[in-house]
Amino acid sequence: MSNGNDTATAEDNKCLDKTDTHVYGGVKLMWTCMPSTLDALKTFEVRDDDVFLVTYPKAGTTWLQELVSLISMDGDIDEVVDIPVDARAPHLEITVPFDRQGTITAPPSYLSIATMDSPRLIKTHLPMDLLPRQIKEKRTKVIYVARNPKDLAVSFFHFYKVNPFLATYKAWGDFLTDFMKGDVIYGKWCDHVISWWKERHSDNVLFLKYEDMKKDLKSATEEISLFMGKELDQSTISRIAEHCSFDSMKKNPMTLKTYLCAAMDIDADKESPFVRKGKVGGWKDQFTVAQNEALNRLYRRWMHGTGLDFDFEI
Ligand code: PPS
Repeated sequence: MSNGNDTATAEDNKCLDKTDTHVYGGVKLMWTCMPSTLDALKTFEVRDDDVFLVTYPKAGTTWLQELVSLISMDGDIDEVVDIPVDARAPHLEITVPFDRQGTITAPPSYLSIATMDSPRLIKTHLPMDLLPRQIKEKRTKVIYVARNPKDLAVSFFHFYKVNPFLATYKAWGDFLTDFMKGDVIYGKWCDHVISWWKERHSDNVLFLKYEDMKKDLKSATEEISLFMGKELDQSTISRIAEHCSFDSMKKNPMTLKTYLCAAMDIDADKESPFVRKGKVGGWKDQFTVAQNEALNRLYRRWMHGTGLDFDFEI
């Protein structure tokens, strides 16, 4: 595989296939999260006014990117309407763009993030231990969104199916088994979520749940705005929530990530992996009774003693 990335190391080049993964710090990752990038991110320079949007994959990242970037523009839709959501809040650990063959054509994303104007919004799925150390040291703002593991697993399975850079699972049951073991990209869902749940009382951390955002997006918008130090009036809050509703995002090519889908050869018109069904409780159409019972047992073990719980239907 050709690799035009100046900073790539021999370790990076061990990936021979576009669906290859590697394990870094005990966590499985796509090869586009290169070891050299992950090494560099430990000492990545964080600014006081950065806001990190942190999620496990398929927890509502795109939704959060759209909400936060619009809030940062005081709800001025004209300021965001022509800008792809990943340009407003770029993905820290990835190297993009790539063509379908997996040829790297640009330097890692963190290098361009380093030169972005402040204030920066930065998206990441990395587990807490792999994030830039300065986030903790400087107590930089982090907005974390968590989603119930059943709907998330179904969403993740669809993502694996359509993403040419992830090995396809033939059967949903096989994916679910790997998800429950944490043998999927970005590792164990419970470790990711619980690490941030423990930080929920820190004043630099806002911990949100996808299901609560679904129940009352206006309240979530207001909560995020206040956390970002923005006092927006009620009509602006309503406008942002309306713009970020599922139906509105489903029509918006900038949030559908049509541009990214095209690069990845995903037919976004058929089914966008980023704004797909957007439901709480959709897992019921996918899980068998036995799979549901198995995940319930594991979920009780994962959550035991944490005080954390999720709505599985609303
Ligand atoms: S990714 O690839 O990790 O960035 O994906 P991510 O954006 O985290 O998750 C995609 C899921 O979020 C749903 N989504 C929404 N739900 C409700 N309302 C809005 N506005 C919204 N926007 C995106 C999206 O549909 C994916 O969930 P599923 O269950 O697959 O539909």
